[in-house]
Amino acid sequence: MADAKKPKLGDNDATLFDQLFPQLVTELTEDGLANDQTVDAIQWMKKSLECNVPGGKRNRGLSVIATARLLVAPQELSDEDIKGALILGWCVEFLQAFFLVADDIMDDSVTRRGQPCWFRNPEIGTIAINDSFMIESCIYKLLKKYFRSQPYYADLLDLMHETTYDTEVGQTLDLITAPSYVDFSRFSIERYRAIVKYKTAIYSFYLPVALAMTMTKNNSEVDYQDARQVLMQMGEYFQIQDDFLDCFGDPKITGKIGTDIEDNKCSWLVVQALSIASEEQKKVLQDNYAKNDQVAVQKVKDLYNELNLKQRYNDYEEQSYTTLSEGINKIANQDLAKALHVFAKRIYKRKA
Ligand code: DMA
Ligand code: MG
Ligand code: MG
Ligand code: MG
Repeated sequence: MADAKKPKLGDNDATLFDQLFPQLVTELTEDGLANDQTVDAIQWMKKSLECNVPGGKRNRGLSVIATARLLVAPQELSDEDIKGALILGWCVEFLQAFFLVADDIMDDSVTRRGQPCWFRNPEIGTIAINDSFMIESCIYKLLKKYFRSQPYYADLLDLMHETTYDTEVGQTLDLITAPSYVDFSRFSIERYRAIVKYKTAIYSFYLPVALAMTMTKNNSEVDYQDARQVLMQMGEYFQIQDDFLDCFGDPKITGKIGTDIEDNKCSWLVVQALSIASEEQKKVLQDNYAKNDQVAVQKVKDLYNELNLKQRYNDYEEQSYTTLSEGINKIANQDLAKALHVFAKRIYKRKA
C-alpha cells in the first residue's frame, strides 16, 4: 500500500507533536479555570501536566504517528488523521506520565528527566498521588473530545483500559517481588520476564502501534498478532536496557539516578548475577543488596563487574537485536515491518 518515498519519523512530526501540547492543555483546563469553584484545582493540575507530561524522549508518543504514516499511503492520510495520530500519541505520553509520577513514589526515586521527582518537591509530596490520577483522567477527556463520534471509539477506550490494567499488574509483580528484605528465592528469569512484559512492554511498545492500527482501521488479526509478538520482545529488550542503565548508565544522560539495588528489585542484572555467582559471591550479594547505603551499593556494583555483567549485557544486546530483526523480516505486512524496524533501530544501544 505504502510507497518507499513515504516520510519516516521526521523532525516535522516531532515539531507538530510538541506544538500540539499547549493547545491540549488549554482545552483540558479552560472550563475548569473559568469556574470559580474549581479554578485553584485546575491551575494546580495545569502545572502538574506541564511539568510531568512533556520533557521525555517521547518515543512512545511519536510512534503512533510514525506507524500511521507507514501503514497508510500519504495521499490517503488526511490532516485530520495526522492530528488524530498526534493526539493519540499524547494520550500515550499522558499514560506514561501517570505511571511515572506514581512509580517514582513507589520506587523512592530521586530524579526523573534531570529534575527532582515530582513528589520530591516540598510543596507537592503525597499530592503527587492525586496528580497522577488527574493525568490519567485527562486521557479520557482527550479521547472523548476527539474520538467520541468515531466507530472505533470503544476500541480505543478498551485498548487504554486493558493496557492500564496490564501495566498495573506488572507494577504489582515488580513491587511484591521486591520486599524490604532480601529473598533471592523470589527472583528468577521467568519472574523477570513476567514483570517486564506487563509493566513495560505492553504500554511502551504494543500500545502505540495498536492505537495507530485502530485509528487507521487496520482490522487484520494477523497484523495485530505479528506486531504484538515483536513488540513484546522489543519491550523486554528495552526494560533490560533500562535495568542496565539504572546501574551503569550516566544519570546526566538518563536523567535519573538508579535505585534498583537499594530497592531490592528483580533487575536483569541481579538475575544474571545469581545465575553465575559462586556461593561466596552470592553471600556478598545477600549481605549488600537492598540496602540504602552507598558502600553496600558499590559492593554490589563491584561484584557485577567481577562477574563481567557488562560483557554479558553487550552480548545479550547483540543477540537480542539480531533475533528481533529476524522476527521483523518474517512479517508479511511490509509497511508494518518497516515501522517495527524503525523502532528497533531507535532503541538499539541506547544510552538514555
Ligand atoms: C517502570 O519501571 C515501569 C513503569 C510502568 C513506569 P522502572 O521503575 O524500572 O522505571 P524507571 O527506571 O524509569 O523508574
Ligand atoms: Mg522506577
Ligand atoms: Mg518501578
Ligand atoms: Mg528502571
